[in-house]
Amino acid sequence: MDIKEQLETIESEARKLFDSVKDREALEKLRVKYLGKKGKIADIFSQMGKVDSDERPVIGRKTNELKNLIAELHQEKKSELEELLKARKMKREEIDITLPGIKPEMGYTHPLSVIINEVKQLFIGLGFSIAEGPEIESEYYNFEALNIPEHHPARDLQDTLYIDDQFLLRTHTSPVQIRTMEDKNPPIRIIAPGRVYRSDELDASHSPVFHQIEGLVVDKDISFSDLKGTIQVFVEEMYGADREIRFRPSYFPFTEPSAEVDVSCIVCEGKGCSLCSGTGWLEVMGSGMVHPNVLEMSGLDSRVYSGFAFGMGWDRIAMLKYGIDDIRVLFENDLRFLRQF
Ligand code: 2U9
Repeated sequence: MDIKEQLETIESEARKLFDSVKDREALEKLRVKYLGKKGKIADIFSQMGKVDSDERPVIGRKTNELKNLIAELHQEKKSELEELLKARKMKREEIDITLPGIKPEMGYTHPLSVIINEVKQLFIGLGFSIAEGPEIESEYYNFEALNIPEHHPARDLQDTLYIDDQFLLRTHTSPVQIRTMEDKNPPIRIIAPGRVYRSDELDASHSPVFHQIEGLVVDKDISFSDLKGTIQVFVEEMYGADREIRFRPSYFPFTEPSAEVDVSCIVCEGKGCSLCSGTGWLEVMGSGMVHPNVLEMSGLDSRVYSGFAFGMGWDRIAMLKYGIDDIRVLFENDLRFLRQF
């Protein structure tokens, strides 16, 4: 086959092959086959020595024209394949607006937060403010200022988590009330919700970390009937208006007189069941008139001012209201539990 015929064959074959190629890899192979260093065009140029010298310029021009034509065929096909790929990708990414949406999962309010939000609203409605304080406390604020004597069992290493010989993790939120009395003049009306610590083994009813809500009212002429009225409103709102309430004499170093507050059992309504251990009553909080020593130590004249205080287990309220029988679920953040709120 002379060189002109070779050029014609290459052209018609290349047109067919470039036309039918379907993917980028095959296209690249074709480019190498025709335009590569050892490709068909290079082969023609290598034969140029054998061509008559008067024909050489014509053949040279024709070979260059064929080379440019094949380069064009390659470029056209390349763009065509790229467009095709783009279109396929677009098709894959197409959004079908008729499909049902994927609903993002909402967060849940932790049961302890549900309770505290309710309690806060209730006390804010009664004119109280919310007070907070540090969880690491000194012995003075946690015990001494609360009239808890040096050898009281609560101060024992077995009950309290000490950080060193001076600081500890607060065992109740009462230091918040002491700090408030030091900083502000009466009238004082606060609740102090917060995390507290005791040296307890973790089991279904004990946790070394738990929560309390305490309250304090100090003013001139505050009496035990103010305490009873406030607690009555709280218990009726939290546990239901038809609950019966009783105040049982008790003892706390920081209040005198002191009383524990029971409500008629929310399950058996007083008949006796396993929740109330057959007594018909549930103990829900402790309370009392602030001990004069406590007022004096915080700089308040106990002949002018009096006050009442109360304290309750925040976790216990959640457990009673939601029928939770294991305190640990309140701290584990298991979604199967949290999803229920
Ligand atoms: C000041 C003065 C008095 C807070 C009080 C209780 C009674 C009480 C416990 C109930 C169960 C805590 O969660 S619990 O373990 N609390 O019984 N707390 S009176 O008395 C105070 C606090 C601060 C300055």
